[in-house]
Amino acid sequence: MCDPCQGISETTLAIGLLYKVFHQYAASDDDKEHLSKSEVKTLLTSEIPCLFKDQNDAADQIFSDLDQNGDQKLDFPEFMTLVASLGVIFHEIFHEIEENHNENNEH
Ligand SMILES: [Ca+2]
Repeated sequence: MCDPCQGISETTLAIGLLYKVFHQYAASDDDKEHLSKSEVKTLLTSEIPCLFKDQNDAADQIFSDLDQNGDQKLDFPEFMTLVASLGVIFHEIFHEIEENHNENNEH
């Protein structure tokens, strides 16, 4: 069996942290294997305040987009779809930060 904790890599560590975050927020009600809309809002505003603080409508829209089976809760695969989307957004942000940093160091 694969033991992801053997010789832990940064990628394995990142996935483990996402697993931990999902369950940390999913555990605030009786259904500990799914994120309710309220749990998703708390997760987004707490974990990514730079994008989601005071953005209730955005969180509602994201929840509707991600709830692919329409059961009003997100399972772990649906949560990982959110993580992938956020990864794409942060990829752009990190590039802009790098470019600004490089431009500032050239002058
Ligand atoms: Ca839950």
